[in-house]
Amino acid sequence: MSDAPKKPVRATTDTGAPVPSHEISQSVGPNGPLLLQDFHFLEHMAHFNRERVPERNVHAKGSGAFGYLEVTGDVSQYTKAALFQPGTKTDMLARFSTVAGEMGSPDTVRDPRGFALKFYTSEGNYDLVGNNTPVFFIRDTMKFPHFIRSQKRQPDSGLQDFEMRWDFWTLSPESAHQVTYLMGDRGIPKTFRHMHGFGSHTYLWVNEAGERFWVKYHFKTNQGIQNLTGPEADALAGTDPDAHRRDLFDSIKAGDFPSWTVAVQLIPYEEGLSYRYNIFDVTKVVSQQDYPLIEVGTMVLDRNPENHFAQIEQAAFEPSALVPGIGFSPDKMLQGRIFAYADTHRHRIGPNYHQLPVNAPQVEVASYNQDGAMRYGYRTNHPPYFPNSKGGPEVADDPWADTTFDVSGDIVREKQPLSADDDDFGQARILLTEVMDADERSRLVETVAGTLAGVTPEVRDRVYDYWRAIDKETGDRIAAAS
Ligand code: HDE
Repeated sequence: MSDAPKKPVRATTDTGAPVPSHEISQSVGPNGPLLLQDFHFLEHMAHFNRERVPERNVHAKGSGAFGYLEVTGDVSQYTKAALFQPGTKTDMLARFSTVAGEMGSPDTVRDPRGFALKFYTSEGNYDLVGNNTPVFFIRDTMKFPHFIRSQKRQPDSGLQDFEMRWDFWTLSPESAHQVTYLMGDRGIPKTFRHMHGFGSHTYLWVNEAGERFWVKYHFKTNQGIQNLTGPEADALAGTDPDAHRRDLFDSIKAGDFPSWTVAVQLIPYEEGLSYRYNIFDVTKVVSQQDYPLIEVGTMVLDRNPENHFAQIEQAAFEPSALVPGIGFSPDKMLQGRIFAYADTHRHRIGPNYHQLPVNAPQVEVASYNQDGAMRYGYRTNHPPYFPNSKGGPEVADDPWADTTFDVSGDIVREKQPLSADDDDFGQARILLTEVMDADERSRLVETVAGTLAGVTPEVRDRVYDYWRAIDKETGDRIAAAS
């Protein structure tokens, strides 16, 4: 530990009284039973029993660091958000994670990586909770708990298995793009520093004049993309399950600060509504030939946590943390996430999780929310109700009044329509046959075949057909190799 106190300080209980002993409990005679009056022992043991909070039900294994975003470009004509104005420097926190594994699981598994960012802006916290891939496995939030259960463990054996995964994926063809990504080389990054990040969804930006643009965020690693092969990753999982956490912490400690170039694709509001793909479908990317990247600035991570539990485990990221100038879109996945994250934090950390230093905005909070478990912050001389004539916080205007998008239609329960020239496999095919080269495709065939050993013939046949639908030759090769 870097900050071990140099001079011993007198140990106290949590009430601040001197501790009688850290090693010997109070008993009746040296060999006798323990006493209920040993208040220090009771506090010590009772607190230990409560040291863990529930782990995240997904993205449980994660590592993070603090840093800053510095805006070097000029996107002020697209958004009025203070953090993206030219020259602005904003403190931030990043947490990188795997998805399916538990808190102690190896860092080097084949899985998407979470890329969760919290910007402590002058207008309140802005959280961008993305992944290291630009797309996702499903396009309707309703399927998310089912999808995650298929990635987790069998109810009887408690084992993860590819039967559940392939069963779900092949019955959910919208997963093809993300699964192709996952089975390719980028499915296992070499470190957290050597991967890109994406906001994944399409969001809305609004400028001072009230003009709207759809936006997609890209974080390009300045360390370069590097990946692990399956065998390299397997070996590391055995010898150093925390390899990615170690790499991030040690790099920053050594002054080798990882950075990402932040860029956006901007799609004028009306154009976005009639683009050839549905830009509100998170299984799709928007072509960079159609909408090239516009550089915003640089994100640098230059400060390690001082306490992993307080600052990383208790960090609470939520897509609902927006700032003026930024809005949601009709993406059904994003819409569901607006609810899910803050809800899980209230359960996992407690209703006052925003008061923890790592989650607290770096602006004055003047909310009428009050009380609840573990509340310690409060405003003085502040009436607990509104309207009031006692000088309580006021709303001067609505800075989100122009952050809207048009919707119309009957209330339905219908699948999101795909555009005419689109299916579930088209973008997966482009990734597999045009972006990946022949060597990477061969490694993908080997990787997929390697997952099929314990999979039943019925599901296997569906796996071959799933890949044939992406690319006939690749599907045939997987069938031949497994
Ligand atoms: Fe998450 N996701 N997610 N997710 N997600 C969580 O929130 C959820 C999705 C992502 O480092 C949970 O705090 C739903 C897409 C990251 O703390 C939970 C849906 C993307 C992290 C949750 C999605 C993500 C999470 C678990 C379907 C990329 C880790 C604990 C719409 C764009 C954040 C928690 C961190 C974590 C729900 C889909 C990224 C349960 C319902 C798409 C990086 O609330």
